[in-house]
Amino acid sequence: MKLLSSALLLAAGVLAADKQRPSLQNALYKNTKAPVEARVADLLSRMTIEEKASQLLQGDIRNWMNETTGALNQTGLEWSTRYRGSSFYVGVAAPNEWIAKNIKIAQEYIQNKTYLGIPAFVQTEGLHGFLAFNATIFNSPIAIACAWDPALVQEMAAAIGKEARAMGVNQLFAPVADLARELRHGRVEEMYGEDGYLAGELALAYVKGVQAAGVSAMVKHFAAFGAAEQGLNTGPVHGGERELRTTYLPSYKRAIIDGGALSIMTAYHSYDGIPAVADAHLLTDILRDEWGYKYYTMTDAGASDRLCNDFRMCASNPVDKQAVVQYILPAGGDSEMGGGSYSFQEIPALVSRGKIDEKVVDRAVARVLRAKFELGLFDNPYTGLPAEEMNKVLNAPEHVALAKKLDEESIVLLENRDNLLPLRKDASIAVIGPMAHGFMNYGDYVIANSSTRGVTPLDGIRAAVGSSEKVTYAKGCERWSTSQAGFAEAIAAAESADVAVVVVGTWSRDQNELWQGLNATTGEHVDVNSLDLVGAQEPLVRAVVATGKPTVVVFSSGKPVTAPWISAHAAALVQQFYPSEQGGAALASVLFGDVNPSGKLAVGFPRSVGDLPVYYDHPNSGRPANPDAGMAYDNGTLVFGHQYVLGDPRPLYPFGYGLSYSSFVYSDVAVDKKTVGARDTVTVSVTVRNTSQRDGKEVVQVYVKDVIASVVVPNMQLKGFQKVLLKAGESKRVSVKINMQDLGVWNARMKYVVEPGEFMFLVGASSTDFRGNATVTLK
Ligand SMILES: *[C@@H]1O[C@H](CO)[C@@H](O)[C@H](O)[C@H]1NC(C)=O
Ligand SMILES: *[C@@H]1O[C@H](CO)[C@@H](O)[C@H](O)[C@H]1NC(C)=O
Ligand SMILES: *[C@@H]1O[C@H](CO)[C@@H](O)[C@H](O)[C@H]1NC(C)=O
Ligand SMILES: *[C@@H]1O[C@H](CO)[C@@H](O)[C@H](O)[C@H]1NC(C)=O
Ligand SMILES: *[C@@H]1O[C@H](CO)[C@@H](O)[C@H](O)[C@H]1NC(C)=O
Ligand SMILES: *[C@@H]1O[C@H](CO)[C@@H](O)[C@H](O)[C@H]1NC(C)=O
Ligand SMILES: *[C@@H]1O[C@H](CO)[C@@H](O)[C@H](O)[C@H]1NC(C)=O
Ligand SMILES: *[C@@H]1O[C@H](CO)[C@@H](O)[C@H](O)[C@H]1NC(C)=O
Ligand SMILES: CC(=O)N[C@H]1CO[C@H](CO)[C@@H](O)[C@@H]1O
Repeated sequence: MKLLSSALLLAAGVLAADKQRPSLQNALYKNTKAPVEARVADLLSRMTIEEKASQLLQGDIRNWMNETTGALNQTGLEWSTRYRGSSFYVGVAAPNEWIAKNIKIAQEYIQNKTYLGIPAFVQTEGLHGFLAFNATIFNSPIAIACAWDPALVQEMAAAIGKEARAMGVNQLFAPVADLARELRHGRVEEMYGEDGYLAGELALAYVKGVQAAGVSAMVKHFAAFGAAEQGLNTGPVHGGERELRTTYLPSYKRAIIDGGALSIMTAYHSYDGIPAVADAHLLTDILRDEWGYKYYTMTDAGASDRLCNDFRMCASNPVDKQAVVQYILPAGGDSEMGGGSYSFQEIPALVSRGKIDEKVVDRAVARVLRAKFELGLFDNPYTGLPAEEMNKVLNAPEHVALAKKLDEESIVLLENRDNLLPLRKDASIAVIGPMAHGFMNYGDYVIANSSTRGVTPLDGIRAAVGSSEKVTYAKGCERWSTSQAGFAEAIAAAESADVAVVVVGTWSRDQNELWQGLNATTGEHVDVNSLDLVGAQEPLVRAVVATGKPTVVVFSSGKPVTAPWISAHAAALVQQFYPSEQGGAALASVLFGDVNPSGKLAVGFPRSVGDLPVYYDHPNSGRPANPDAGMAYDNGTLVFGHQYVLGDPRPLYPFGYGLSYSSFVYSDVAVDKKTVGARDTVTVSVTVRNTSQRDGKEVVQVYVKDVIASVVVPNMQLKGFQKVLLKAGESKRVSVKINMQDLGVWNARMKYVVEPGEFMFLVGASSTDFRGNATVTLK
């Protein structure tokens, strides 16, 4: 009875032309027990070319939901479903109830009123929180990476997935597996640091967490995005195939293949002259033929148009849409995001004119459908909860607690002279600086107006000491201004306190403000040619330090700041990359020692922008171990060197660096075998002892040197790490397993080979602080 009535409903709703089509009552693709491949083939065999093209185009909820009133436009819904039915984007600044309701309406419309009933991917952003009002905001990826804790990232992604699913969203544009190897680029904050191994482990953890919550990850930006010429967003990336394979691809592969990610976003840039959106070598030879990837890729917003408008590979104005499709689809790019000309609408015309083989279209559609079946969309198209329940999931107390914990684990202690930190809670404290209060200094990819919601450093410090009289606040200067008009107040505050905490750094903008073009110093399309503090911020720090009061400087930023004077003169220096909504509380935990800092830098800090790049894994023959460094002293004295004449090419704070309130002693580095085969696993172990009076966490890092290789390889590479908690006085044997198979090189014939010879395992507390080593010989 029930079956019959829904079949009738369906028949009543479908388009007139569809009434002539065969009944789908016993269609194999509708059988939830049939194998995915059989369901894909069956469904594909029933689709018209128009329906296929629609599965390769992204729609947008604004096609049927009025953003300012929430009103439904039924015509818009029908149109969007018919022509852009693959997915729809919902990352708009509208009330959650409207969005949830309009997602539900769309998925139900698709089920009730379209002949095939192919549910849509519902998409938004999720880099460090589900992009919706009231959703939990975690700290930015560059911060998260400094926690060196994949398990926490997996928990975070599960929480983000749960919040998204509660609103009916089933696909997130995350994680980012790009590497932060060009620090001028505005999007450094969106990445898990400079190293492919660390970034790969964290991107993998994200995929596992979010997909276990029933939400598809879309790994981006495939591939080698982030190291653009001049640091300018979307600019060309230079490199050859060996660098691509050695340095850039591993983090994507870890997330995509080992994580089983259901989708991939291709990148905006060109690599060695080939745009990533239409790179057959990357998207077909490597991704499909070598890696065996079965799901689909989508272009980034507006990226397909760049083939004509920017890369000049086809006529622009108007964009030659047919050429765009002919570049992308045969190369292995499967679907097109909005934000441009929607060239993929030309697919039916191209097929009917014989300009594109329908088999190429089928291949792309099958990949999209496979991902939809695999996620369970056909069996459960709408996952949203009623408003009341949804509101309990968004910003649930356990998600907020997790945001605080992750933030605490991410904070990096850079300097701590005379053990000024941790601070006593009964001290009187002057909190100073434009990033200390008044707004939340979030990274990009947060919803409109987010900066009004969260715990600022001042709030966090006040709450921690439990009394507001002992804590004074002076802004000192505006972040965007050179005016020193507020300095007198800041100096007076410092002079009348026991200690000053000055919070300065960079700033980004929320999704609405960013694209309005408001001033910022980091974020998507906000690139810099200097990493120095902007405006009056460094003079403010100098003025406070000059009072003679012990001064704790906190960098609240989305990328490394270059301020060697501050490093040398602040009593303590703390790096908090863009925070979570609990940022001020997390900072206070560390400042007062309720939490012992355990973050380690995921990105090296140069002394000056001219030193870039300063990543630790430079190829052999790069940066000398003991350069003849020069120096221009503050007092005017010049000391001439040669690398550089007046500078030092080594990072001021290297990758993996970070202090603790505890001290750790490493001993007895050993390997479980001295002679190995290419398929062996080596266990590297070390004893780490906490020699302090405080419990603390240490990130034990294992780097590998391929002592003699047949080509130029990185001087060393991180291949394993473990974060361990050691109680005061406790000692633990820490073991890290490394597969010899992962220590290969791309040889002169571009074959991956694990070459015989010696491999040295360096164990230590950063990429320059080794506490022991052991060598194995591969026969
Ligand atoms: C949304 O509704 C408002 C008020 O009716 C109207 O002025 C506006 O044009 C609508 N927006 C769109 C995109 O239709
Ligand atoms: C509804 O959508 C249709 C199709 O996109 C569009 O032509 C029409 O202007 C929209 N109506 C309103 C009121 O927004
Ligand atoms: C966010 O939560 C607050 C308080 O719980 C509520 O008043 C507000 O309506 C929510 N905002 C949205 C956009 O759902
Ligand atoms: C779809 O059908 C279900 C019942 O089968 C009904 O409850 C729902 O309102 C319908 N939705 C739309 C948008 O037609
Ligand atoms: C942001 O907040 C301002 C001030 O409360 C308000 O006028 C504006 O509509 C909000 N913007 C969005 C997109 O919600
Ligand atoms: C920067 O943007 C803010 C708004 O967020 C504005 O008040 C301020 O005047 C701007 N400053 C400059 C120098 O552009
Ligand atoms: C300037 O400072 C440097 C480093 O502290 C010191 O070696 C040098 O003597 C100083 N020069 C003068 C003129 O004070
Ligand atoms: C490896 O350990 C030996 C002995 O402890 C030490 O002399 C050597 O400098 C270490 N090598 C490196 C590269 O750290
Ligand atoms: C060997 C060593 O330094 N041990 C120290 C470990 O930490 C405890 C404090 O819990 C000290 O008492 C020990 O001296």
